[in-house]
Amino acid sequence: MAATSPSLSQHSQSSLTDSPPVPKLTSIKALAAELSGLTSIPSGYDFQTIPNIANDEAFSEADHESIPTIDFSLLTSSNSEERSKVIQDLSKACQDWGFFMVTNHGVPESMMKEMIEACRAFFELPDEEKQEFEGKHVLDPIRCANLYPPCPQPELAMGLPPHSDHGLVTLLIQNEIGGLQVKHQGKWINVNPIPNSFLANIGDHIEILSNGKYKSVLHRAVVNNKDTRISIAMPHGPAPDAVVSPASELVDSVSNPPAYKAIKYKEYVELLQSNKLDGKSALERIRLYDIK
Ligand SMILES: O=C(O)CCC(=O)C(=O)O
Repeated sequence: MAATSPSLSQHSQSSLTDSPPVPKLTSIKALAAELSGLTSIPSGYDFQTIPNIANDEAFSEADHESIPTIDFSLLTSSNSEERSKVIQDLSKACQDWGFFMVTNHGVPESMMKEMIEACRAFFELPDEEKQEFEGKHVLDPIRCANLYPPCPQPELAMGLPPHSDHGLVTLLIQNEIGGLQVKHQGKWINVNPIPNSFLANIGDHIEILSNGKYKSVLHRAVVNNKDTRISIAMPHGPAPDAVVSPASELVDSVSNPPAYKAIKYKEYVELLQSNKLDGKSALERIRLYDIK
């Protein structure tokens, strides 16, 4: 999940090489301080200049289009009809959206708030101290934390460029500030955070395993000019040495041949890390043919 295009999240600091020159900033604190004194953003952060992002404006705020919600407690209900209904809802959410909110999950709200606050405290640390914890690898836990400071020209900047996630499922918690957008039927849809919920999304490896039945979905983070947004994205994948391929039960050589090459999870992550965060380009590299 490392961003390699100009963005304003923690991800972006070491990865601005492909874009017009930007001021050399060594930390998110320095970036936040820099932005707070500005009325416009440095030109290198202007996403209108980045191919693939600039022309992708279709956006919908329609109320009826909102991410499905799954009540986790119903999955263990003693009522079999309730269980069966929520399993069908879950399958539909995965197929139609690739994203769903999870409520009644049993994780204490206080713990989720403490995680967000611990994340905030991390970003406030002096640079030297922060570097002790900073991970270099996509799978290092601290890389899951995102901080988006207020931005003077949010309409021109991008917090995190469009991408899908590696792994099976990502769970995301966020403070009460919105900013995540999900690509749904060709449009960017705002995700309005529901308090005390997790946002779950299908990763590339469920797409591979299900031979494209459940697809990973592009998402991005936009910024605003008022509030700091914090999110923690926790990807869940198989063991690093596990080889992931379309499940044999779901393919047949005549009508539904495997649409993806088999690949070790860690090799896929390396493929991802060695390339720009660019849509679903890693998955494209192992796709054997186009699927609907
Ligand atoms: O901040 C967000 O909501 C998005 C985070 C994300 O997509 C990521 O870390 O890969």
